[in-house]
Amino acid sequence: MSAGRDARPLVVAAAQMGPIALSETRAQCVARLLEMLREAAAAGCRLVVFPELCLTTFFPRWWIEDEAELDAFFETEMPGKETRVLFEEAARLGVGFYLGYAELAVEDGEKRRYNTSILVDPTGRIVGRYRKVHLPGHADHRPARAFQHLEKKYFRPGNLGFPVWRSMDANLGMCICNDRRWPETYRVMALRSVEMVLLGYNTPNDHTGHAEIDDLSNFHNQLAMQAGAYQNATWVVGTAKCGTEEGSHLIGQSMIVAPSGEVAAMATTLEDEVVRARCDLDLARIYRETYFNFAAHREPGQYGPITAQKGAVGPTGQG
Ligand code: CDT
Repeated sequence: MSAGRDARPLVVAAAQMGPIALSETRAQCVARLLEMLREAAAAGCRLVVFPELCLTTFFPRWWIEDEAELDAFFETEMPGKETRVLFEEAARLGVGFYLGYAELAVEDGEKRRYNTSILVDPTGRIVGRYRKVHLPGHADHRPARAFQHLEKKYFRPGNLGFPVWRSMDANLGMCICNDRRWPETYRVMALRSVEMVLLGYNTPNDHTGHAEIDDLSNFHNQLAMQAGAYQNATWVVGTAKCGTEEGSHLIGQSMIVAPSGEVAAMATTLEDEVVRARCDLDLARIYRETYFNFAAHREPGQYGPITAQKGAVGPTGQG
């Protein structure tokens, strides 16, 4: 998947994680991340994408009332004392990375929680921060469910928009898990000339209460990322945390998708696994100069409801 002799390659890895047990410490998680970082660097990767909330188990599956218990899943600083080694090793290896974690921030004198990712460049410097915009699940207690999905209780919607950063000679954007299902996520970044969208996810296939949806979890995972990549002329690197985690089953299928919509590489296990691809960033340009030449073909004057409305309204025309 190359645009030809002018190819502008970025070798990237999706560093998938198998399950993280509740008892697993930050240091143990970071040790797993370090091992994959080194494997990716040895395979020539310049950028490694780790999963969403990859320093702890996926705690939003549980109703937690005790504030100290909840706080224990959050980072108050980044890098912190357990994560600093990851930054140092990445800088030593000359590899950038995306890392998803639970962020506890103090804003306007108030404690606020976000589902966050950072982009770290090959010198170990944080160049970008993203806070998950689309929070799935519910905020109320649903004890009848084997697993709840309490992102709406534990996190605020992200307040940083969808920035695109110039780093590693590429236009890089970030989103997190459920964001990948929403076309607006990719389109806002595409309007900022993104060439590669980095994202981590934790996707249970036993959470919706509808078998007909859960059974299609893998298909929808591929569909969302392939459509997002193609319709927005961008590479997409999606990295799962997967396998059976505290009894909940999380899908894998970490993948690297080209601007053509083709899957360039995909994980084959539900364990820690490094998936690598050599991505020609010029492919994004080629699709943007043809089918998806936005300046030539978009008609934003017709798209008003996209930003004016939140929910759907009834039909506006007469039959
Ligand atoms: N982490 C995350 O956003 N997961 C959701 C599953 C929600 S099931 C209620 C996802 O879209 O994959």
